[in-house]
Amino acid sequence: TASGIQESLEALNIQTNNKGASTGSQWLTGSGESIESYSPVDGSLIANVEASSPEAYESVVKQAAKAFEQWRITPAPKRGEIVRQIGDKLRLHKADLGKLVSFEMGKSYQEGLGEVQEMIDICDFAVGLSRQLHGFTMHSERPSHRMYEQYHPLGIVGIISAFNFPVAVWSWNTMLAWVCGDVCIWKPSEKTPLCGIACQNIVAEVFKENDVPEGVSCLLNGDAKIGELISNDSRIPLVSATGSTRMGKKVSAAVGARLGKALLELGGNNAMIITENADLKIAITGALFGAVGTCGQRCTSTRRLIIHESIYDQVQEKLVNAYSQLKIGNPLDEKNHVGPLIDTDAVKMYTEAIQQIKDQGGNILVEGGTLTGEEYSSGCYVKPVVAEVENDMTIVQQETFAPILYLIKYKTFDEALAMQNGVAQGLSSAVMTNNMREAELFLSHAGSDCGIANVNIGTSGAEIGGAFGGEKETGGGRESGSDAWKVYMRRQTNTINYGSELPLAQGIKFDL
Ligand code: UN1
Repeated sequence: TASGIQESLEALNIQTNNKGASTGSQWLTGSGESIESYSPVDGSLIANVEASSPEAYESVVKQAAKAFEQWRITPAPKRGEIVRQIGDKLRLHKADLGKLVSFEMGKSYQEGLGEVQEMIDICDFAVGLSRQLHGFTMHSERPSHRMYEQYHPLGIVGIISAFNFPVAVWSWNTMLAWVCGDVCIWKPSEKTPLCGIACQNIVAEVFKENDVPEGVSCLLNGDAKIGELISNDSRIPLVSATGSTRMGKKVSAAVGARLGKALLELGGNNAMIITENADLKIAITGALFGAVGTCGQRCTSTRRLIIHESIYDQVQEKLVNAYSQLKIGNPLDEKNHVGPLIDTDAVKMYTEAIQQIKDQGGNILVEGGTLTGEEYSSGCYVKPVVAEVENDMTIVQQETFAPILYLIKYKTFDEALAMQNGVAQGLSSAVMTNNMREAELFLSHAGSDCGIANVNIGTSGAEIGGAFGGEKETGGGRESGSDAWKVYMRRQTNTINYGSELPLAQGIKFDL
C-alpha cells in the first residue's frame, strides 16, 4: 500500500531497530525499552526505536555542554554556512523525508513535502540571519563613553516537539539556535520517533563533512520522562516546547521554578469570521483547507467559523456540499484530501467530542464516524464533521485535535470579534471581508487578540518569514521568522569609557 516507503526508509538510513539517543554521529545505548512506530496509514509497524535512559540523557547533556564551548566561538557566518549545507541536503532528501512524514504521521504526501519545504526555507532564512545578529548602539549620557549591545549564544536549547509537525518545528528552532551559536537537544514526539532519527542522520552527514563537534546536534527519543529531565535541568537555559496546553503548563512551571526561559507553542482554537462582505469562493476554500487539512491536527487548524446571519444559510449549504466531495483515504495517494488521525487514541477523543457536541445541544450538519474496510484497516480514518453550536459551549471552548468544524451565527461585527476572542487560546485568526473598515478593525488593537491575524486567507499555512506563535493559553512564544531569533541569545549591554575621567551616570559626584 505504501508505495516506495521502503526505499525512502533506506535512503534515510532507518533500520528495523534503531538506537534512540545520539550526540551527532554517535548513538548511545538506551533503556532497552522500545518505542514502536506504527503507521496510521495502514497500521503496519514501521520500525522500533530504543527509548533513552537517564544515563544516556546525562551523557548527552555533558557532551552538548562540551560542544557549546567550541561552537560558540565558531564565527556565526561559518555556522550559517553549515546550515546552508543542511538546506542543500534537505533538498536532496525532500521526497524521502516528505514520504516518511506522511507515512509515520498520516498527513498527505503534498503536506509532507510542504513541511520539508518549510525546513529548507528556515535554513535559507537562518543563513542570512547568521550575518544579521544585530544589536543596537546608543549614545551615552557621559562624555567619551560609548554604549552598545551584543547578542551572545545562550548554551543548550532543549526542544520538545509534537507529532503533527514532526520535522519542521524542530528545524525552526534548531536552525536559528545553531546560527545563534547554541547547541540543541531534541526530544521528538514518541508518536513520530523515526522522523527524529531521519533528521539526525541528515544532519550527521553534513556535520561529519565539516568537522562539527559531537554534541551540537543531540537527539533523545523517549516519553514525558525525558521532557521532565529537560525541563528541570538548569544546564539547559532555554526549553522550547510545542504541544498541548496541559503539557506546556507543566514545562513552564518546571522551567519557571529554576528561572529558565521557556518558549511555548501550545493549543489553538482558531476562528474565521465570514462577514456579509466576504468573497465566498475564497472563504469556503480557506475554511475547508483550514478545517480538514492535516486531518484537523494543525495547531493553526480552523475550528470555528463565525458567520454573519445574512449569508449563514448560503455558507452552510456550500460547506455541506464541499464536505460531501471530500475523499478520505491513504494520504500517499494524491487523489485523497484527508488522511488518518495519528492513532486510535485520537479517534477516541474525536468520537467523544462528537458525543459532547450532541450532549451540549449542538446540531450536527455533517455526520462523523470511523471508517471501516480494507483501505481503513488502521482504524484511524474518520469523517470530517460540521456542527452548529454556540461559542460558549464547553466543547467549543476546548481544542479538539480532529477535523471538527463549528459554525456560529453573528449579527454585529463587534459581537463576532468578541466571540473570536472569547476563548482561552490565542494562536491564529482570520477575517474574510472586502470591507476595509472590518478588515482594519480586525487587525487593530481593538481587534483579534491572536498572535496571527489574517485578512482573506485562512488560519493555517503561515510562512516561515513571520514570527509564529500566539497569546493566552497558546503560551506567548514566537518561533521562526522576524526577530524570533532573539530568544535563542542572551543580550549584553556594554559601556566603554575611552576618556581619562570617570564621570558617573545620573550626574552623581563621588570625590575623595
Ligand atoms: C503547528 O501546527 O504546530 O501555519 C504548526 C501552519 C504551519 C505550521 C503549523 N506553517 O499551519
